[in-house]
Amino acid sequence: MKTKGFIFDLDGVIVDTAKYHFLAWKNLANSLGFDFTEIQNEQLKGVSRVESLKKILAWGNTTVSDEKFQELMALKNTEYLEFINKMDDSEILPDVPRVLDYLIEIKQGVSLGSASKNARTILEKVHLLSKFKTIVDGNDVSKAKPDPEVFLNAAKSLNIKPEDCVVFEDSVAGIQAANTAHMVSIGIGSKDVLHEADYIFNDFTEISTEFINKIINN
Ligand code: B16
Ligand code: MG
Repeated sequence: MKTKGFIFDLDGVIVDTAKYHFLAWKNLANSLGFDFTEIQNEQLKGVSRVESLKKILAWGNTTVSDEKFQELMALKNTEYLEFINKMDDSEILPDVPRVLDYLIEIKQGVSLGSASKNARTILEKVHLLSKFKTIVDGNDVSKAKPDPEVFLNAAKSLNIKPEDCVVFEDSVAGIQAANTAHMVSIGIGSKDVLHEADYIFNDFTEISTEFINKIINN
């Protein structure tokens, strides 16, 4: 069997941390005197922390000094980490461990490619850190998705050519990043949103070993 690289996004693919980002951003927005909706939160999926705060302040027609901006970023992250610290294995999305274990069993490269600077902490909390051969996260990249930097770095870290990599992603920007990197893009979520992906599944329960074998041998 060939060896390919399988790169997993974190939020929305392995765990649903978007709900915690939402609560922390909403409290921050409310403290500044405006609201923040779930619809707006959707637009922050896969977007870095800095870019998220810029968007939120713009939605609230608010400008702050650079110093205050840094303070708000830290405040949000402190509250977000309070939620993260309560996470455990029960928050892993359905069948993610089955697919990870199968890929490891058949000796494929497994990497994380996430925009989050908290990726390692989250993987530790849900006891999945040891499943990843390499991790590329928000601490390692300077360009956010849809730029392919995060996935290209993940391919490099696995020592596998980008064309031999497969990306699991829940965000449009992430699918675009994978496509730009000439990787196979697999959307996890709705067909209406992720139509640019090469393949789309609602979740990992729909991803069979036959499908994985087919992707590897293609
Ligand atoms: P942090 P992903 C992304 O994770 C989230 O989808 C996005 O909402 C968040 O702003 C970003 O991580 C940065 O997270 O504040 O923890 O550094 O989907 O790329 O795994
Ligand atoms: Mg995501």
